Amino acid sequence: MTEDLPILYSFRRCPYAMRGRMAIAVSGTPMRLREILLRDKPEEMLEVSPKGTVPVVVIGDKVIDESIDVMHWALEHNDPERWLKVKDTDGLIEENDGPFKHHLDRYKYSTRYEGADAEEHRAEGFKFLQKLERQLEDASILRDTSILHREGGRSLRREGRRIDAPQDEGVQWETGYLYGNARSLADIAIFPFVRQFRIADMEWFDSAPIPRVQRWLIALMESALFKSVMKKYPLWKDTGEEIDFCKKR
Ligand SMILES: N[C@@H](CCC(=O)N[C@@H](CS)C(=O)NCC(=O)O)C(=O)O
Repeated sequence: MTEDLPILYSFRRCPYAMRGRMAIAVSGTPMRLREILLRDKPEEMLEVSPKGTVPVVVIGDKVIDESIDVMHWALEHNDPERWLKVKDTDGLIEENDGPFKHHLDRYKYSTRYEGADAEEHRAEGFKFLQKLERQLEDASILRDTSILHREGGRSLRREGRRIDAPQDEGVQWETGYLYGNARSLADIAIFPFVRQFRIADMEWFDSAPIPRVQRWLIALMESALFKSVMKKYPLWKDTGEEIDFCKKR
């Protein structure tokens, strides 16, 4: 373990931390991961980031404590899958982090919010999932170059979005991604929250009329990348053990 490597405070089940870890992992940036519990945060973390949320990255005197900034920081160092090249032109990440997260919390944890009606919030959250379904449909149209040529104006609007093949050997399904047929920043930033939405009632989610979103989610959950960042680690507070996250290749 090299003492001067950046530190990553993380909590395995937090969707914000998941997307941060995935960006760090794909970028191949070596870090010292400190696994925490939200109900028992280490003083060392609160000292550098008093707002007390994960993920937090500490590089010398510099602290990054917003997950999107963590993703950008990692990918600006190294972005082998060119996630940053694909712009989220439809503002999906913002909608995910704002209204969708609002409804997700009130659907999944309705008892924690006074007066929250879980079904109403599920219906509101579903509107975002339907939007993702349309987005995935659009992206699959993009994959079919003959349709792309036929569609004239639309293909211009879509210009610049990449259509590379997925690189993750864990993906076994022919699936589309939000902005083409390779995963990019938006897919990785959003899917951990859709995964949580599914966990609230899997039977309901799996039978909802959003087949593309269902396939997209499974492909991302089954990816080698996601599996690699979901390993269970001992708590840093208990053991003092920092995890050698993302060893140099
Ligand atoms: N805007 C922050 C949100 C991070 C966040 O809210 N993380 C949750 C865990 S999923 C957290 O740390 N909550 C603090 C707590 O529950 O005490 C980000 O994107 O990093």
